[in-house]
Amino acid sequence: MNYGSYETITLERDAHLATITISREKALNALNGQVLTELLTCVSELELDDAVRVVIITGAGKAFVAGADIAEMIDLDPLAARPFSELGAAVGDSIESSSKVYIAAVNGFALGGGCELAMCCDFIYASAQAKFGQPEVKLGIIPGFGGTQRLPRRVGVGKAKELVLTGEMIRAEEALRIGLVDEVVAPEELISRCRAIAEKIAANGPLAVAEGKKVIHQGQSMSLAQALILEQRAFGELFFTGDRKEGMTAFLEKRAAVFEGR
Ligand code: CO8
Repeated sequence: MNYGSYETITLERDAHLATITISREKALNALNGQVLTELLTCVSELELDDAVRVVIITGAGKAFVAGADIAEMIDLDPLAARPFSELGAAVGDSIESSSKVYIAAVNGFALGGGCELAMCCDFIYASAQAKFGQPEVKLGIIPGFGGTQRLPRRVGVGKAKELVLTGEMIRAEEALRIGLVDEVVAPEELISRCRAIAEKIAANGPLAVAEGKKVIHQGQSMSLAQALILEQRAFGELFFTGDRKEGMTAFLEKRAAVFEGR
């Protein structure tokens, strides 16, 4: 699998695990058009790599992502602001609809577009030093990368309004308490903890993991009755796969399954 070269992100691959590090340390990894475009390309390339099963996204230095790049946004006119938001949406959609599992390893500030990027991922693990917030109203705008929609779905309407309308930051422990974050870990253990979770997921049948992710995600915007039908179809379809046969055979033979993603 050939990957392009990137200037604002780095990509490392190690067996079934890939790590994307957003690397604009001087601007606290703020998302400009180039970062978003490179993220979109990288996620699309990873999607084609059968070896990769789990992707960790983190930030270089003291920030995860301190938001969209304000220095770039200041010159946007209304006609350009919408496509910028749509580019962010394309990144978010590509992560949410990916067959790979994405873990946000939030090492520091996750503000505005940074908090929104984390919410596109399947899991959010945060360093105890991380801080979260949607400070857009302080700039006279609102979240434009899903924050008004994914945040209330995660933490409820009341807490989402508090964050979006006050623009105040919260600490990782508070983010955990309100359900924005899945786990808080010591800063030095963040990546190893994410890798440990990634390895557990990567050891499972990749087609089953991808279906589980897809059905949970798509089911969120359906009625319960429709979503249950979606689940039943996906359950049935997995019985076409070699992985299903391998998983069940391995169980009965009391050995570890070797899944090939077929
Ligand atoms: N954009 C551009 N540059 C930034 C950003 C940003 N979001 N955040 C920090 N920087 C730059 C600073 O300007 C500074 O640059 P320089 O050294 O050249 O002066 C450098 O990073 C270091 O920042 P600070 O000196 O401010 O560092 P502090 O530790 O004092 O403060 C903070 C850290 C609290 C994170 C502070 O930098 C801050 O408040 N940043 C802005 C946070 C913010 O408002 N984020 C929301 C942006 S709007 C948004 O995200 C909209 C999302 C919709 C996008 C739609 C498509 C994706």
